[in-house]
Amino acid sequence: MTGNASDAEASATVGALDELRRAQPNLRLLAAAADLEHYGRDWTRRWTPAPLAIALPVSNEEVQAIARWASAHRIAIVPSGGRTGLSGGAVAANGELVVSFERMNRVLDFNAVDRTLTVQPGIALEAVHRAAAEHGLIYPVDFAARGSCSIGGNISTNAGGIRVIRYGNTREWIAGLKLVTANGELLELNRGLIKNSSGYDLRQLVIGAEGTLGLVVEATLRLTDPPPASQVMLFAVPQMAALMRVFAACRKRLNLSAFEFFTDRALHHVLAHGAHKPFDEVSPYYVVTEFDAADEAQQQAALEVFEQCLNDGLVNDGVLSQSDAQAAALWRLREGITESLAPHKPYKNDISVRISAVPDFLDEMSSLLTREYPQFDVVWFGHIGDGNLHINVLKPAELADADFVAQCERVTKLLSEVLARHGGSISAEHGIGLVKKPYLSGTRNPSEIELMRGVRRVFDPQGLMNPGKLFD
Ligand code: 2HG
Ligand code: ZN
Repeated sequence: MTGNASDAEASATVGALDELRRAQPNLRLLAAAADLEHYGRDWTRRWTPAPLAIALPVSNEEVQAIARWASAHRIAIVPSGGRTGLSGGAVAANGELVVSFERMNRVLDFNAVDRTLTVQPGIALEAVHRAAAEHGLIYPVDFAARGSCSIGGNISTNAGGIRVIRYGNTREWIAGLKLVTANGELLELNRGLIKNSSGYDLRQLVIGAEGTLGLVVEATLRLTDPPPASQVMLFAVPQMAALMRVFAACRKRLNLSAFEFFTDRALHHVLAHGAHKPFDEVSPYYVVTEFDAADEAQQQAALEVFEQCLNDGLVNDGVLSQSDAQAAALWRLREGITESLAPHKPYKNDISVRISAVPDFLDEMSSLLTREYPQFDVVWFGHIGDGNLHINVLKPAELADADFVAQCERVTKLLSEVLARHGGSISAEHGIGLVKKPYLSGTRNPSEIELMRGVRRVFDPQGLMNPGKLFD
């Protein structure tokens, strides 16, 4: 019986796809096995991709037609950008239609007076940086995946990155959005306005919604002036307890644009991946910080901060960049970490607490991880100046994937309890997706989750927009 029912469903779905082909003859649709595999997964690599097909629209009208068709046939949609996500938000493993924005990747407009850039969602972050630079401006959100992630994905996760300490998250830089809703309507949210006190800000609701409220088809991004010349400093830090004291010392004297940390285990992997060793001695912790250094006074202040930290025993050693090439080499030690760990199939945590809670949280977290992961290589790094830590647990080669994930999930449950006690979040910047779903209730209370469910139902009564992601 079940077999017959699902056969009937499958043939109805194939029929529906034919109908879409006939109705939209110019819409590119892919259904070859290699394409289903390629577009059905993201960087998590945990789920077996199994989408129905891949649509590659080129216009808002095509996206609207897809949404109307999906709604009529009750077919789920998974929006897809660069698929660099680390929480499974772009995974299509259940016969969904993947809507890839790969071909909607253009800059549509630059407005010099408003200082905005209007782009399609499939444009890579790096291409946005280049487009802003052509006009002598910057789009300040930045992180290592800049070359392959897309703005649509950045918006859907409210991406953070390495400049949050100065510029904030993606949310701060979105002046307006166009959204195709589940029933195929095109909404213009906030229309690039700076001031708009006219009720609920639906634009902000869509940012970070992981594609559950509709399909972002256009974004108007705010741009700003480039920062003054900067320098990068790397510190070797002898103790965990010194990290936030170094942060306080830097923040007091310098105008910071980044404050990141990593451990000796992270350095080990990034060096094995081709980076250059910064110091002769190994330290348990390292900090990379970038700050304005446009004049001698600012450069002198950096040296004084370093000397002060050295005298106070907060750092053991330091390097100050003297050229762009040196700055890039120092940044590589931090930005190369994710890539260097990828071959070890890491289980990832992306957590945050308030900056003031970092020292106590770090203490508790480190005892938990030492106790629970005695046998695993555990690598910490991240945006400690924002209270955001990345923990990557590396899979021992001999351990089966499922056993490894099960062990890490058990510890993540404990970690989410520690986070709840410290008022933190189970996802700082990667999103909830599929990976963090079981822990959402540690970060959001039941009434909040119920409200989120209600909002989702209003936008998408049939539950077709990225179903199974964020919450069920
Ligand atoms: C970073 O900060 C990214 O480099 C990736 O958010 C973090 O790989 C990770 O866990
Ligand atoms: Zn990060």
